[in-house]
Amino acid sequence: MSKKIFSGVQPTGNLHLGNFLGAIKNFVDLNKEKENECIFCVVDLHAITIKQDKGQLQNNIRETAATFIASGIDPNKSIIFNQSKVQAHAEGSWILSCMSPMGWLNRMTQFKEKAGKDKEKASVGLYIYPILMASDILLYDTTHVPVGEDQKQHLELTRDIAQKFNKDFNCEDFLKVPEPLIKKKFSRIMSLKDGLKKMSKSDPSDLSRINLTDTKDDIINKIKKAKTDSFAIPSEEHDLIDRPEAVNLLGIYSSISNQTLVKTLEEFGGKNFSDLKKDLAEVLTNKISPISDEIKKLINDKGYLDNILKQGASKAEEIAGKKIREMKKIIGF
Ligand code: AQP
Repeated sequence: MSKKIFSGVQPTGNLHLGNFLGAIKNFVDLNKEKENECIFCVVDLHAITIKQDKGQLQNNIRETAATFIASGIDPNKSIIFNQSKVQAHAEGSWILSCMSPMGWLNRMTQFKEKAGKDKEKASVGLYIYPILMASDILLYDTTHVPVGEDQKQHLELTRDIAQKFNKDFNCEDFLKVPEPLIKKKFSRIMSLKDGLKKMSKSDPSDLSRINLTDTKDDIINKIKKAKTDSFAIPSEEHDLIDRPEAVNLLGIYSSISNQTLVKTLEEFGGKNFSDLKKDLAEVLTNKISPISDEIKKLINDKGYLDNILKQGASKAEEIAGKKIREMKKIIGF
């Protein structure tokens, strides 16, 4: 059955292995399935919920588009564009904000994590970020949303918002209720320095993540320095309880090698972390280095990237523009 796919990545720099294994790798697979209609968005409106440098933002928008293409997304088959070029996203976000109860937003754990202790100083945009995300998804009649595990709660909110809109305005099935596509295993890649913390772009330590633009030497060095524990690698999954760093490294190895954790434990059970790290660095460099080389090549071709984004925005505008006009009619505008 054909799927309508929508997902986004923020152009906030330092795209990393977590973004790749949790989201972009799935985008590539979905893009390969002939019958799917895929839209991959550089969500620059989401990026400004936290202060961005103007010049850097522009580079990051191109770099995110370059990462999609370098990872294997075919821009002739999928729509690639940046969110701020299609007005319907912001307009839809406002409409949906007006019918979303604050109580629903107050439950969002990502806001709590990102706002930190000083919630009063966080932007209102950061607070309503999940509603903009709902608007992004719902404007395209999306059936499936591939994301990392950290976005599960936001997707549940999107489903609730769609259902509430349909009920409030008595327009059954107008907003399609999308399904999340979250991998059952290895859908949350953790920091290389702390197995309990998500690998993230904004972690001040560059050693905490593998960036998709890292060189071979960077990758080898970061894996060498990755935190482990003092026990040998077990052969059984249940012996990994309370060993988050071991779980993370074995999970990364399994995910990048497209194999189960059981198979990885068969390979490394009884061995030391130095053995795992050596092989992990190798599989990572084999996978990431060609992507990294391609990103660096594409990023120099600004004209090519800008053209892809422009064409993508024009196709996206056609779909989202039609939906927002229908939405406004339903409301009574
Ligand atoms: N560590 C992760 N493991 C698995 N998936 C992840 N994703 C992000 N981090 C991990 C998934 O990547 C997609 C794009 O994410 P994003 O860039 O839009 O925003 P984010 O989730 O806020 O990314 P970061 O790295 O955590 O950024 P900062 O540091 O700014 O907060 C999403 O599908 C996400 O699930």
